[in-house]
Parts: sequence; structure tokens; C-alpha cells
Amino acid sequence: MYETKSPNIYTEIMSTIPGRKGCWPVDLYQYDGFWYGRYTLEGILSTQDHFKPQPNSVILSSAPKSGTTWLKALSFSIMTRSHFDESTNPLLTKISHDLVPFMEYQFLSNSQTLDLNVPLSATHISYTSLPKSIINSGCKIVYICRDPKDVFVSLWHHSRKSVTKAREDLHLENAFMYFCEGLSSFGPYWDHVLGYWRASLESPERILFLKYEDLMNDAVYWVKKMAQFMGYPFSFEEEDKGAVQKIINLCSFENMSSLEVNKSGIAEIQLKEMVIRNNIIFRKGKIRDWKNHLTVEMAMQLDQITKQKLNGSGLTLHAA
Ligand code: PAP
Repeated sequence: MYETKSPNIYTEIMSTIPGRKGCWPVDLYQYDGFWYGRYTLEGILSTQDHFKPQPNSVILSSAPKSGTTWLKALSFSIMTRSHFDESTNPLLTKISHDLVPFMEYQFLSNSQTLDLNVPLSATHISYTSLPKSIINSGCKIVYICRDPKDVFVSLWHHSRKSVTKAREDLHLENAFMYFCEGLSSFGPYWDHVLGYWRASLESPERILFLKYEDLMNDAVYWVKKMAQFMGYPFSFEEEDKGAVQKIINLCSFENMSSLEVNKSGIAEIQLKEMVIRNNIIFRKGKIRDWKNHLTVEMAMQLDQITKQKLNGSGLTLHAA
């Protein structure tokens, strides 16, 4: 999928890009209106130049902590259901990040991942910075977003727990200030969401826009919708045999988080800048966990920002 490997040219470009140090576990650099870690940004620049989607590729996109791991598991299971069932699915022994790698990190990694030839790729890249090859190919994109309050809480926990560069000392209040300012990896969060939202309104046949909360509240409807959109619709016979529910059960937080690979494993694809244990990614998997961490004032502040940012877009981002 890639023509070349890690040229130093990106390292040179990086030295000219403005950064903010000491806020999150990794320093962030601003490119095209969004903030990225150094190696992530090198990966993005290279991906922009070299990534070539397959004609039938489906790209899974999200900002971090919006439901990516879940979306990858569901999409992988939908696409491969004629090859694997709930007792043979590779998700039982590999985290979904190794089955559907991020294009911007895959390039940086030397790890050997399973090559199952499943036409799925994933990315956290903002819509405006996606490789032109993706936009020009017209391949399909599935985007997932989540209530920013839950995204923030998930991100804060994650930042404190990564194996390398863990920031146990990162105070919730400071992290909250950075997040509200838009300063978070792949942030500003709202701009990330709005980029894909607007594109999905312009091209609904090309971009399916999902919300974590909708998937939680009516998984059957949304999994069927995803399958239809990706070109792998469930037949009546499959539905009768409970194929949709089997995939939902397989990919549920309860099941995924109880698997040995996700309790004690480390993903094969690792970021140069931050090693993450799989169990950090499976934290609670709940809607509105923010209530256990944010004060009423903080929640109101974040809601106010969300309201202002999304004003006039037709999009809402609250967990009802
Ligand atoms: P990433 O950006 O590191 O890939 P991502 O998967 O987008 O993370 O988000 C992680 C969140 O999804 C976690 O939320 P929490 O911190 O509020 O608990 C994680 O628990 C949740 N999550 C992971 N897998 C699932 C799943 N199968 N079902 C529901 N939620 C899940």
C-alpha cells in the first residue's frame, strides 16, 4: 500500500512547524489547523504523499477516544463474517487496532501485522488533511464521534496511563483547559467532527456519520446500516439466524474487555511516541461517565463551547 518508507524529508519539515510543549504526554505541533504529536505528524505527511486506497477500501475515521476500537471491531466483523464466526474471529486474539491499523502509524511501524486482505483502513486524520488519494478515489468513509465530555474524560485517563510518557501528574483541570482551548491530539475536537459532518452532508453516499451514543442505544439498527453502507448488507437469512446480534455481542465492551489479549496484551502496532497497553483502551465503555469526573461548571463550559462551535451546523453532540 505504501511506496516508500520514512524519508527524512518529513523530519526536516517538522522542524519548521510551531509546537506546544509540556501540556499532554507528547508535545503537540500545529498543522493545517490541527494539533498532532511529532511522529504522528510525520506519519500524516508521509501518508498524504504515499497512501493509495484499494478501489473497494472503506476508511474508518474518528478523533481519538470517540469509539475507534469499537468501530474497527464491528466493521472488521461485518466484512469478514463469511470467513469467520464468533469462535474463529481474529478479534479473539488480536486487538482491532492490529487488524485495522491506522494509516498514519502503519507507515511508521515495522511490525508485521496480519495481512487478511480486508479492504479496511483507519485514520484519526482530520477531513481536510486526508490524503488526496482518498478524496479522489471516492472510497467510502465511516466516521464516529462522541459527546466531547466523555471524549475528554477518556482522553485524560488515557494520557495518565500510557506505558511510556505516562502523565500521572496531569491534573484534570489543566487537561480540561487545554482540551477546551482545542489543544489535544488531533484537536480541536469540534473542528475534527465538523469537517466530517459537513462532508457527510455533501456526500451522504460516501460518508456515513455515526455517534457512539446512537450505536450504544440501538446497535442493531446501526450495525445493519453500516453493513449496507459498506457494501456487505445482511441477507434476510442471516438476520433470521441472528448474525447481527452475534457481531454486536462479539464486539461488545463486556466481551472485548474480558479477552486475554485485551487484558494483558500490547498492540503490535505501536506509536513511537507512546506505548499503550490494550487494557488502557478498554476502560469503561459507558455513556456519561463524565458525570463521575467533571464538575457541573466544567460540564456547562464544555457544553457551551460545543453549542457555539456547532451552531448552525444541524449537529448535536450530547448524550441524551
Ligand atoms: P483510541 O482513540 O485510542 O483508538 P477509542 O477506541 O476511540 O480510542 O476510544 C476509547 C473509548 O472507547 C474508551 O472509552 P472510555 O474511556 O470512556 O471507557 C473505551 O472504553 C471505549 N471502547 C472500547 N471498546 C469499546 C467497545 N467494544 N464498546 C464500547 N466502547 C468501547
